[in-house]
Amino acid sequence: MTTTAIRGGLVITAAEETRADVLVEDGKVAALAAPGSAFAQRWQADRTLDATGKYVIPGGVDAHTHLDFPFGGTASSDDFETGTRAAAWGGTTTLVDFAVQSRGQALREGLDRWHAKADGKCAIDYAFHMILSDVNEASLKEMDLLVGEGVTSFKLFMAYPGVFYSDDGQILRAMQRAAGNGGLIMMHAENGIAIDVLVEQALAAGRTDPRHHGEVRKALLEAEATHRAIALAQVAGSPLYVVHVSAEEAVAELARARHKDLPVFGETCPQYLFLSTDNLAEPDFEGAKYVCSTPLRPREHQAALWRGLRTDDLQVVSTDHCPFCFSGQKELGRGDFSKIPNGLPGVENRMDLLHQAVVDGHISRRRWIEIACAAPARMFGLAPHKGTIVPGGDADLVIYDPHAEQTLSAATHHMNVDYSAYEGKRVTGRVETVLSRGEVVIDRRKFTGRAGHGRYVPRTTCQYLT
Ligand code: DUC
Ligand code: ZN
Ligand code: ZN
Ligand code: ZN
Repeated sequence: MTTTAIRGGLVITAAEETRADVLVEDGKVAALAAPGSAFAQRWQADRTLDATGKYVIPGGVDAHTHLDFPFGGTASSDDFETGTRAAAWGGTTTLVDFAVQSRGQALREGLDRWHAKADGKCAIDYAFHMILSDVNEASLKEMDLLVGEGVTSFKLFMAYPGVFYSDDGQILRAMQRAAGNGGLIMMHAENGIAIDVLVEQALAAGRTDPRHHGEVRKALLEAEATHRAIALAQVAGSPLYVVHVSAEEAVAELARARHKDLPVFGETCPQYLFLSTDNLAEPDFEGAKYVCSTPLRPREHQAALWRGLRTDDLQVVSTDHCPFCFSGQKELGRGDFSKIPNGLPGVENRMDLLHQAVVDGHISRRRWIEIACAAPARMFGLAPHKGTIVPGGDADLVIYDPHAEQTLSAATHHMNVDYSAYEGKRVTGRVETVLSRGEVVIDRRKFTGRAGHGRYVPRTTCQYLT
């Protein structure tokens, strides 16, 4: 049984900020003790980590990643080894990735395939959501089994006709099933049928550049789908979690539903908070680096997202990490923006960018920890082991230096992708040391973890509902 003492830091959770020594035993937090107290002094630590002048925070929980994800004729460039290692570098100690049911496949086949991709490769702990792309009698029944074994959330798509898309009838059926089995429906809310018409018209008119990706995927079509998803969930009596919310009008739909006391939740991502259509318009096809769906919006939308995070109309910030290299992958869409693989890298940058939001005055320190750690853990049934610092909880801990300055860059990041969406951005604050279940996986800016340390974590159902 290894014991560790992290001494002298400011411990920040979603609930409080206290000066405390964090005492770790056998991979769990054993106690928080007043620094210098007799209890803290008596603690026989095999290893002492000095956190003086630093924060001690829970490891981040990124509830939305796509590692080794086949999409747009290629696959995302981070696999479970490189992606989880980059997550650790960025202070994230748990991620929830999306296993995919392909058309004509059983959920089980998709889930087994994702277990095989991840098994033995991960540097940090991980769990799975399930993407449903074939809602039928058999897959509806399988949902119950998956909930029972810890895959308690299911993503449906109102976008991507012919690939992941479900129609309103299929969505309603899946929601009814979730209402019965305790699962949480996650929605990609964009009207994909209408968007595909606009894509075809744009291409026919010669509007082929990356910026047109943003123009055809209209905010109004995100808001319409969000409204429709909320209505379907209300009819089914199921909770709803809307992923990657980017439009002000969609935030308004979530707020309206929440003010009616409906169990409706929302997630946004760093790219919508820090980037905009200005990036999509970058010349020489560089805009392709910023093609994701939902798309980046005009800068004016950001204020509504920050407000939603403050008012709790949005609960979670996850990354939708889905990296594709510019060279050879994003380039598949030269001359046709609809062929650019959708997705941005970011799993390593989330904790730092959200700390920068604290520095910039958008959110408080505790809200930083809430939206990045505690809320995603509770939303997806990982609390109290993950997302907080509590005796008995997993010792997933980060020593964070709030004063260090860094410049985000592909030259220094650890994600397996040839560009950074935040190239050249200066941020204040940096991850110094990371523990995953008591093991030091980043030691003062050196990777000391290993592929295979990370374990699969079965989840309980959404803890916002109990
Ligand atoms: N959006 C993305 O940008 N990438 C992966 C899937 C999705 O919905
Ligand atoms: Zn999506
Ligand atoms: Zn509100
Ligand atoms: Zn996604």
